[in-house]
Amino acid sequence: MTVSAQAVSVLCRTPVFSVAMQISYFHVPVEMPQDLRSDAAVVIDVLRATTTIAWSLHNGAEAVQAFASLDDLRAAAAAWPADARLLLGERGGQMLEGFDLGNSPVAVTPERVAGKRLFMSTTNGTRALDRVREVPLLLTAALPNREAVAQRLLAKQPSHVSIVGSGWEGAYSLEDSLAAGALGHRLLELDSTGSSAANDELTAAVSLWRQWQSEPEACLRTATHGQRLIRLGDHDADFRCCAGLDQLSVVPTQVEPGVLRAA
Ligand code: 3SL
Repeated sequence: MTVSAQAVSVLCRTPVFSVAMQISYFHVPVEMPQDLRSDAAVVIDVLRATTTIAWSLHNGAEAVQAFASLDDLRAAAAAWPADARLLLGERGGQMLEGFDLGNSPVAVTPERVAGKRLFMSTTNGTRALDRVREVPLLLTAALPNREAVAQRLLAKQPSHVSIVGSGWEGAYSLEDSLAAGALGHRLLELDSTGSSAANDELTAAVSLWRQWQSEPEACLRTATHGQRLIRLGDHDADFRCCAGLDQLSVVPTQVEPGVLRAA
């Protein structure tokens, strides 16, 4: 079940006082300067990890624990009660052998995930999360929870937020930039006097969003990773889900290293 965009906005709204938030966007984690002191980071992997994380937590998962390494995932999962865990993930878009679920946001139904800890590893998204796990406030965003994340950032008032795309194996990805632009656009719209773009990548991403905002699903299908998913088989439901804007009020938040909850 989704809630209306208007309801998401009302549910998440917090009065905005004096925010002077600098917003940067990095296409991939390695582009983040080592000495950059961000007090908040938002990781994006539109196709499909951060969309799946948002839907999992919305549908009642106890937490999502993200791993860059499959060996680390298997060791941590083995220490968790079997009836309270699910292994979820992919490599190259394909579900992993011995796992319970792949990385489809439409598969994480309440019936499957409610009350469960999801041990998750994906090609790019969970690696991106791992790279920024030291940032004090770490959130994940996708198009369905874009408004909720924007409202949360304005409520928390970080002085500098890094939006970090996951990309594909170190390279730029169109769909992450689309969602970074959607988030940046909304932050600048909500707080036009206080927040500002701190790099050209953010300004370019906002322009990208302006170009595609009336047809985000077409943008996801045009992206090279969208094309890869199409080649792998029917992903129509995933595309629809990943392109759905402002449907969820959930804000996945790191509560301990690698562990995200709907905090
Ligand atoms: O790269 C990732 O982390 C995944 O989200 C890719 S996929 O869409 O599941 O193939």
